[in-house]
Amino acid sequence: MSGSVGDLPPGVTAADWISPEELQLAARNHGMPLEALRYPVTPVGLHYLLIHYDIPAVDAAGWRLVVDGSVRRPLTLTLEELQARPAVTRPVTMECAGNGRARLSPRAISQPWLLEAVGTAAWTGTPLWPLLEEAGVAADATEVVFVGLDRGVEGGVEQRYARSLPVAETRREEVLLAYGVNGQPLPPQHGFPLRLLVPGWYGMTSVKWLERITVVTEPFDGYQQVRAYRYRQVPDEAGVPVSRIVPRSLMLPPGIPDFSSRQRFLELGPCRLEGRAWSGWGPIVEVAVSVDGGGSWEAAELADPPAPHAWQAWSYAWHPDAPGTYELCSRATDASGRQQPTRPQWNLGGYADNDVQRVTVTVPPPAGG
Ligand SMILES: Nc1nc2c(c(=O)[nH]1)N[C@H]1C(S)=C(S)[C@@H](COP(=O)(O)O)O[C@H]1N2
Ligand SMILES: [Mo]
Repeated sequence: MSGSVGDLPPGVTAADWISPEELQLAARNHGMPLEALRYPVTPVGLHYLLIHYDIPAVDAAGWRLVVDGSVRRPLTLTLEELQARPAVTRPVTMECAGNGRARLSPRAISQPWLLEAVGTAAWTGTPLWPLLEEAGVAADATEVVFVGLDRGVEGGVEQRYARSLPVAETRREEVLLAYGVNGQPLPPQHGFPLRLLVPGWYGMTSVKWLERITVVTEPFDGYQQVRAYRYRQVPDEAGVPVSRIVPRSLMLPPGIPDFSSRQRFLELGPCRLEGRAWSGWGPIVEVAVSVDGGGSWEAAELADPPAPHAWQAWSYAWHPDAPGTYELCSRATDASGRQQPTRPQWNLGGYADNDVQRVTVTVPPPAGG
């Protein structure tokens, strides 16, 4: 772990403190303000962002997508040619694998997400597999490598951002080459002119600024595949690759916040707690709510998913019976039986920590009461 935190204020431990490197990343890569959970489709400017290096400069007229490697007919396509292919638009919830990282201790020095690295956008594009079929994927192909235009250095290795998928995953009809979001062309920060979109998988899979798709017959050993995005307990183990999104639910922050602590204040009286829940392992089948920090749980009302990989709305009628401070939690369970844990799930990279959110709200005594 790199980065020094310098002199800390009295009573603050390094684990609680944010380093200048983390602050630099946090200022570049913004999260979705949690009040945006109110929108079924996140407005583009409120969707979270994660950009490892710099947003690349792209000359749209000169840009081409190349499909090569173990294929019978390598292809080169312009943006217009891609847009002339069959198009679909679907809402997809995307979440960064590092969401929750900053709540772990000790934590990896990387993008210090708390809980806000998620968003749901209506992505428009053309299905990937028909294009790969036209190129003619070799019978012995095992993976497909997706390479972005963006370059940088990570872990001392100069690279282009690149990730692979097993061929079987590229056959899923919902995997898209997306050139639009919420009815607009992709903006620069979300991958203009073209990105991969792999619904159900953590965001690192959905390569932005896509330039090349290479079919391979050997396991891809790029940095983002074998070094990053692995569940590891110690640095020198191979680890397990990060893939699909584990279930999470989040709550629309109730009441009003204190500016700096973000502590919530709520008026005494009946209210409705609301939020959204999602998983890459199947639809959410239950969201349970606790108003006593996880001591007791009750089922929330849960809406059907608007589309297979889009988050589901939940709500819960709550009437705090007295002024005081309450710890509100929500916990999602998906159709595969995966359930959010109540304690953090530590790993070296700080990936996929989906332990339940805890929202502290103070209900003051009624004015004049
Ligand atoms: N080329 C490229 N693709 C990328 C990234 C990147 O840095 N470069 N970041 C990945 C990560 S880690 C995530 S979580 C998502 C974020 O997508 P968004 O910024 O559109 O929300 O893009 C992925 N695709
Ligand atoms: Mo990410």
